[in-house]
Amino acid sequence: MRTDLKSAARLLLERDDIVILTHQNPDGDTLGCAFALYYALTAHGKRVRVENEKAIPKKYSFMYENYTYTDFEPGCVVAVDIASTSLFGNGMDRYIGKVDLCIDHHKSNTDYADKTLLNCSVAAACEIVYDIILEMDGDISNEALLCVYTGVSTDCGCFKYSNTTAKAHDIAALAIDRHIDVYKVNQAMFESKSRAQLDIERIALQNLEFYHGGRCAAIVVTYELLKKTGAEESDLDALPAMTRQIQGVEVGVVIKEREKGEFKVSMRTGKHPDASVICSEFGGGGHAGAAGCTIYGEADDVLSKVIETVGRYI
Ligand SMILES: [Mn+2]
Repeated sequence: MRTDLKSAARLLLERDDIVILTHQNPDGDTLGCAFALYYALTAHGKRVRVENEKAIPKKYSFMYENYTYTDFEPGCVVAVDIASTSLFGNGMDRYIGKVDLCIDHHKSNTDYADKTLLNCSVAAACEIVYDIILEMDGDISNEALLCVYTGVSTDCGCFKYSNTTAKAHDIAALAIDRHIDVYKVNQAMFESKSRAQLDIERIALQNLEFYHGGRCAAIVVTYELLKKTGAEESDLDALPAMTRQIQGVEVGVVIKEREKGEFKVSMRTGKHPDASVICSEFGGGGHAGAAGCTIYGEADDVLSKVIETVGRYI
């Protein structure tokens, strides 16, 4: 069932022992939502914890410096920036069918939660969380605002992508007004990379191939390659955007083997075609310009299936 901002805020204020779920291979938006809510709700004296399939990448550590993990039986489960239960990740099945509230901005949201607060016109789910916190408290702490800023800036490519809203800029303006160190966030998110990230990008770009007369660019990163370079999964996060930046490319694809035989496909498109429609053919989804899906099989088969499907849309 769909819900509105006021009801979502009321639900969070009424409940205690809140578990917040973030999506697999977590990004700035899902983590920004989770930790902003964590800071806002713990200020109300509630017990809150954030859960993810795997450890959270260190580059986001500035968001959870003041976070303490607490063990308790969930009294309320909240999913943030998660379009479908297939994105909970391995070992998180125990929460399927148990999500009380989902806060999301993906038009492909499958309505898996008891109540869903969905707004597809925002750049980041963090914009919705920002509104919820203002609804609850009439204000937002600097700690929570830093998290919201991180989600907003990462989901709109540091205010460069076509999804950037005026509100995204308003949130950035408030953060700067409050003397929050947004430069530190921007540097960590957009202006620095580890040697492992550079190494895997260098090798991955050598594997880049063009299809459909140069209108599609695709990179396959195998499990062996990930292991060999010692790269973390998140070290590949900048690659999909890089494929789309190439002149003439309408669809950029990165196919990453997360586990043996499990391929996560990340797709980026320009104005056309709609990446979420293409990915929905494989049970995935996302946004018009950025979407994904998971396909099981052999690398060559997965690649040819994706390229053939892309060909029907360009
Ligand atoms: Mn998002």
